[in-house]
Amino acid sequence: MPEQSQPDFPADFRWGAATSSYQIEGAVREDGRGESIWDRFTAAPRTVEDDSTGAVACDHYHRYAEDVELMRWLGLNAYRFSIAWPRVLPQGKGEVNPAGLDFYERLVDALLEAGITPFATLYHWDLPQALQEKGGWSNRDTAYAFVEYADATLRRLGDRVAHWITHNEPWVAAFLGHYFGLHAPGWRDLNATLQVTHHMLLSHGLAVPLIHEAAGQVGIAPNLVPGHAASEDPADIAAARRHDGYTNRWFLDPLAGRGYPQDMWEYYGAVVPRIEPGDMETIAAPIDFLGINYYNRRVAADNSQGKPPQVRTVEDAQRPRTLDREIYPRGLYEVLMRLQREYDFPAFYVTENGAAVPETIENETVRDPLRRQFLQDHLAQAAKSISEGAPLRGYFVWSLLDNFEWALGYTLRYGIMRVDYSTLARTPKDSAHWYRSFIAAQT
Ligand code: IFM
Repeated sequence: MPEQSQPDFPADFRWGAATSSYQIEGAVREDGRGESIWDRFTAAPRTVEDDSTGAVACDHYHRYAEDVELMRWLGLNAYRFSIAWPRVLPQGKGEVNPAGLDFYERLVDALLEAGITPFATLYHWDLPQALQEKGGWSNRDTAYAFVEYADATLRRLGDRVAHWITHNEPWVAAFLGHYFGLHAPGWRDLNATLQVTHHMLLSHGLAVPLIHEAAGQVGIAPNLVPGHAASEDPADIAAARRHDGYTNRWFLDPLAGRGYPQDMWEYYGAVVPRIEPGDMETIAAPIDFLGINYYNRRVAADNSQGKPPQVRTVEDAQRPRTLDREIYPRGLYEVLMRLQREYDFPAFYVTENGAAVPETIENETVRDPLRRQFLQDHLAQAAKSISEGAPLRGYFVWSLLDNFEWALGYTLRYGIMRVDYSTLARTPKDSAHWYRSFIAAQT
């Protein structure tokens, strides 16, 4: 049952859950889908903790109807999913694969029939491998290929999907993929990474008018991580500021029409990206909402011996943790209020928020009390920000299903629905029952 102190949300609030194509779909060789950089990356040894891949994942490609029924049972009125570019354009550009679009059409129609508003993300990291062969996002042409892909997708789905997100977490795609080598394509080159960020932002800006022409609303979903200085030491304060520039402002400022942050431009020096005339205006095309993926904060200390951004994360063993991150619900409020104070985006959605936690199974009941508490505490912070004026319009829990957690494979479970990977059966966890009651009490 919902808590007595359950906060109030606006009547038209969007209650959702989020997923992404490579993490849940499987069916990587079906109906003409091309190879993605994640197929290639996971095929190499030792790239993924449990040596797994997304080849089957949750088999959502075949079980989408069952998954929509789970959403209906939850009482969701919105669902955020991503479209696999290599299903639509197997070579990244050129010939469109109608069978790939058929799948998303079936999914969208099932959602609409269930009264669930689709929020479609165009890019959640599964770049067609054919584009990677030509440099991937480090090649400016990829930004134009993205426009071709967006156009083909909008032509098919634009009459039914009214909410679009261009990119999911461009920081992660750029830095984990091209600087730390932990994600596809596994590069380790800061200069290339910054060029990648620029081309991703450029592709976003190029797609915005297309989405508007199709009468859709458009946003982008960066991962935002508040930075707190580990001490009063000016070096730690500067480190927290660098963390903020490197993770948050590098994306927010260009989107808001301010260009890249001057302090980071100077800090990066010789490795800044090449920019062509007009790019910054393109990137600053007005958007309808900002998506916010919030998981944690970073307590930052100076690390002058380290590689850029020369920031060391200070872990506090006293703080509660999920299996992979510190739990800091207030950070969601901090992010929302900061955006409200310092930027001018017209609306916000929390496009991801969730946790991988210890779970036990008792008589077919999946107990995940820490996730339930996590969701409750973050929703309380979301409600507080609304009561203080933040234009927050919806919340999407990450994730609907346990799924392929990138370099961590299936070792972490983020779903509110448990997926048994041997039978692919879905079971609502306690947190799903709780979310369902919470939504019911609001609507
Ligand atoms: O699973 C990821 C998702 O793909 C992007 N945001 C964070 C999630 C949990 O780590």
